[in-house]
Amino acid sequence: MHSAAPDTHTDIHIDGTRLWQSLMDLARIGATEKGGVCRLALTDLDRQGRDLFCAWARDAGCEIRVDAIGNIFARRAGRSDTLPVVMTGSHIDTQPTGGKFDGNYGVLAGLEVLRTLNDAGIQTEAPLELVVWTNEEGSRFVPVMMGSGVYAGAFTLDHALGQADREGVSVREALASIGYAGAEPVPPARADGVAAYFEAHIEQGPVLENADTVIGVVTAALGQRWYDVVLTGVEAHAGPTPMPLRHDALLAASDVVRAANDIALAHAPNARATVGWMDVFPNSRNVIPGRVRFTVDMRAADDKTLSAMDTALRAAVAAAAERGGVSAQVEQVVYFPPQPFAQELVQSVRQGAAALGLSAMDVVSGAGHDAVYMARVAPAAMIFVPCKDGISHNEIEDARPDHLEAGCNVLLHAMLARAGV
Ligand code: HGY
Ligand code: MN
Ligand code: MN
Ligand code: MN
Repeated sequence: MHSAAPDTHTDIHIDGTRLWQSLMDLARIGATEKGGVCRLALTDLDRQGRDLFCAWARDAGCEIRVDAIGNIFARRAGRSDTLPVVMTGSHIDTQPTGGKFDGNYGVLAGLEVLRTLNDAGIQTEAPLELVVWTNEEGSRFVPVMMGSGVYAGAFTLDHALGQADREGVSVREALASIGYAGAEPVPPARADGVAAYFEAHIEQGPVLENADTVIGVVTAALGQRWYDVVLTGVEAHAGPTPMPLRHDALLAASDVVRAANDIALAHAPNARATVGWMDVFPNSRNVIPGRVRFTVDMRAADDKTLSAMDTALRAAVAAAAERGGVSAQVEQVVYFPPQPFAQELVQSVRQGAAALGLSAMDVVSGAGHDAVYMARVAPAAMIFVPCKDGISHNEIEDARPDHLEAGCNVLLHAMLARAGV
């Protein structure tokens, strides 16, 4: 990894108007009534977003490669092109009720850095790569952060390709149907390696805005465990069936929902637990629910807590099943431990913010990001900027153009400090 070149380019600034326009142009693909974006992974809307990105990246002089899980790499040659690459990226797939900025900002901030270097006629010593990672959100297909997870060897390509959505469409089929099943091997067979990975992202929480601070220097990200739970009782008539004789799967599920919340509260302030999806069968107003399927998303700042929460959740499910006279299945579908980021790169982010005279503070990311898996194979760090009222994974997600511009300038300077000019 190159030693950090002195950051002598604080006089170069990105074009905030062009960045904002790119964000608005991309947000048109999958735009929703309420001003958000619904661009689920590997749908035709995702294809349209990918195609637009590739066209922009080619216009910026990049060479495009796509790997076998659909990650897109836009490469800008360096003077010494065999040096380890300095990488940035994020995702353009969104939640069903997603916003314009989650993921999209990190991809387009990276593009803005390349465009700015083109305008300034600067070729860096090391090559640069801008990445669009496949299925970061984990909403349509599990696991979350799928493309970066395969790239970093967290799970196999075959495992990822074999995952299916709730309609039974596999990642393999969906990837082929949008034409992004690439030829590049993944994990990569790259000889050169990655010198540094930076990811710019909105905070998706209230900390920066409440502290009236522009730059979040992300020191780590919470670990996560995701579960699929199935509780099976007996469908029966809501009228003639006496209360003590019921095997009500939804009643048992409600015990688990409350218990998950209590488990997180018991590990305050950093633990999290969310039941975000639930399917009640047969979902008829005068039938006692016979089967309930639901998800549990648990997070914590240290692995010991995360495993204590796992034990507590499984005990809560068993107790609810016993009490409700129902059977229970619990499958863990995602696990990654809390991930600290690389100190020397975190320092580059701090230095970039200071050199640009921007307010900055250390934060821990409650959200998972592709940088979490990239941190397993390269020094990685993240740059956060505030989002309005700390709201994300919501169509009203919003961010200030000047904050997005500031974060992109910090990204530019952190990358130049690593890539050498
Ligand atoms: O769930 C997460 O942390 C991210 O939005 N995929
Ligand atoms: Mn994101
Ligand atoms: Mn997200
Ligand atoms: Mn994320």
